[in-house]
Amino acid sequence: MNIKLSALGLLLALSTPVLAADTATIKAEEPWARESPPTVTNGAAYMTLVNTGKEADRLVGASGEVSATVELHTHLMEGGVMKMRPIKAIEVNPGEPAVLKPGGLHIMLIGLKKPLVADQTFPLRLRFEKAGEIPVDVMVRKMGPGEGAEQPHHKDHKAQ
Ligand SMILES: [Cu+2]
Repeated sequence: MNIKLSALGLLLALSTPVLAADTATIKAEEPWARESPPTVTNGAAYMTLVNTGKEADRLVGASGEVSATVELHTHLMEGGVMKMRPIKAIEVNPGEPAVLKPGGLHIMLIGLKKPLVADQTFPLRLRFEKAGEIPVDVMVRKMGPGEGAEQPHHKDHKAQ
């Protein structure tokens, strides 16, 4: 077993099933977001999307009441500066989990209606091209020391 496979196995073992439907071919593992200070009006949600089916699928959108706008974003280097860009879709292929994480792909929450509080959850609906709409509960985690809300940083990205 290679490292990638065993890491995935661990991830699958640790996560609780979000969906009751057996037919769903997409699983959203460990959806989480950083807590947001009261002055910050944007947030981001992260998760690992696993395609347990045989066909390629794509995350084409997300929605929720948590913020005025919900967008799919990625980070790009532009002239040596890390920038966020909206994207139309995130590919989720069988055997290739799509990892949404700080500094990379994320679901951007623009115009938070209230601060994200650690240890609470909020619902989001993910929209897939083939799998349709999948509801998830996003767990809000405490920020580590020195971490900002959705800002590029090059330090340790390990989850606590
Ligand atoms: Cu963003």
